[in-house]
Amino acid sequence: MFGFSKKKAPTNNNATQEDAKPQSWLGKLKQGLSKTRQQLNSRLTSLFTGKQSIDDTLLEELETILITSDVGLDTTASILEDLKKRVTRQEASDADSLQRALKESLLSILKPCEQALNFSAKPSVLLMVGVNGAGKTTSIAKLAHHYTQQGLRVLLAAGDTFRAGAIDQLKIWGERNNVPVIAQQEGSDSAAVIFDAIQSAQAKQLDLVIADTAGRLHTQTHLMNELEKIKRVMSKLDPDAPHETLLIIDASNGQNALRQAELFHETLGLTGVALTKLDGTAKGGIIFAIASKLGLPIRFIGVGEQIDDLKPFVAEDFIDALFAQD
Ligand SMILES: Nc1nc2c(ncn2[C@@H]2O[C@H](COP(=O)(O)OP(=O)(O)O)[C@@H](O)[C@H]2O)c(=O)[nH]1
Ligand SMILES: [Mg+2]
Repeated sequence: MFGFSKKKAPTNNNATQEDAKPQSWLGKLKQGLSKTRQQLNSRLTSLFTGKQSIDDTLLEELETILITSDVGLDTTASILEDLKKRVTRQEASDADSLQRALKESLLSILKPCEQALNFSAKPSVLLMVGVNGAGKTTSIAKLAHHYTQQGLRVLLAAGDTFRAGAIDQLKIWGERNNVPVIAQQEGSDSAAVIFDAIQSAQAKQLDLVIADTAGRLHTQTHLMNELEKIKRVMSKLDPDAPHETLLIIDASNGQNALRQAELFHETLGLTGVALTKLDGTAKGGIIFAIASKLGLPIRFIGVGEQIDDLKPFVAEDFIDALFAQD
């Protein structure tokens, strides 16, 4: 579950011969997005083939393809409007240029959300929130790895005190990787654990505290209040903390994830999102809805369970992987 073994059998059905050798991030991204690509790109290619201009029928079919790829109604409508303008401006007159115009249109939605997460305060505090199973705890391990590699001294706070399993999960990972973990027993006060962790990081002059929290639904008011309390308590140690409130979104939840994200944002004032599990889902089109409706930075995307399967979001790479030829 949490060992991040170096060699592991592929967990999805997209196994290709490439699995045998270490893959580049772009290779992983491309492979991870293969189901969404099948859903979106192969249908787009056949839609555009042989076309010289966009007419109402083409737009209607394009609309269907985007909506059934979890892009969502509003976002699809704005993509179509934008596309029409681009095609007129560029005088696109063949299948390739139409497809190129669509790629540009999609890129223009994602690009503003490409904002890397950099920390300047010492220690900075990164608070992880999201529903159960979204990938918070495992993403913490991946992020700890990412930032440790960048030379930051990281400390983890086992703020999911609901499940003993979550505390152990972090502790084991921390021990194996030499990253300190501040934890108390199951059932203790999450805000207190995180407060202790920040205090400890301040005393040791560490760079980054990553705080886990229990999964919760945006509809569970008392649990949402608990997150507000966590934020309030940590601000006593540093008025700017948390420096990032990161919502972990399971991309395979598609359009449901968008509503969740909107409500988390309303309550907590998120500063960024990370999309996990883009591998193994055909619902990767949700990223366009998230980008255009939430407008929050997409800090990271995840395409697998290995330690280096979560990386900073780069819009061009995402679009290239989405439109890659199989
Ligand atoms: N395939 C895949 N699985 C993931 C990804 N991110 C997390 N997971 C898996 O999702 C499951 C739940 O993750 P966990 O971090 O425990 O979720 P939490 O409840 O939000 O803390 C674990 O089995 C993870 O390995 C991802 O990007 N791709
Ligand atoms: Mg967890």
